[in-house]
Amino acid sequence: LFSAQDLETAVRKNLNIIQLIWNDGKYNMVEFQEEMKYERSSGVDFGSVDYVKYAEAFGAKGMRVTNQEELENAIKKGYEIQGPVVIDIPVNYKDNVKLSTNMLPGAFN
Ligand SMILES: Cc1ncc(C[n+]2csc(CCOP(=O)(O)OP(=O)(O)O)c2C)c(N)n1
Ligand SMILES: [Mg+2]
Repeated sequence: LFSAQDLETAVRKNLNIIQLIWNDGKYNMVEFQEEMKYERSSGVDFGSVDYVKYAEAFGAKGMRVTNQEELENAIKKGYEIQGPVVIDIPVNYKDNVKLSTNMLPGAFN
């Protein structure tokens, strides 16, 4: 949603771009930093957004996948489509916080 303006540009210029939406229904990166810093999170939940309709509203192609095989097929199809493609992918980020342990001390302060 942060880049909706760029989807308009991509449609207008008919650019061959595949945008992957890792959809967890949350501001996940914000959530885990809040939990690390304040031991709770706030204001990070989204309602459901239909990203296929979102893509179509801009004149782009929208697809939704639910497993790895569908994702591979959608990406292959996306390469064949002229103009931008948006693919909505449900993702479980429960292990994301572990990523932060590999980062420099203070990276999230
Ligand atoms: C226009 C804008 N507003 C706010 C931010 C700050 N920000 C960085 S990441 C993030 C959350 C992103 O959530 P999402 O797109 O769902 O990605 P996730 O972390 O869940 O993978 C926010 C609010 C930003 N980068 N750009
Ligand atoms: Mg998210």
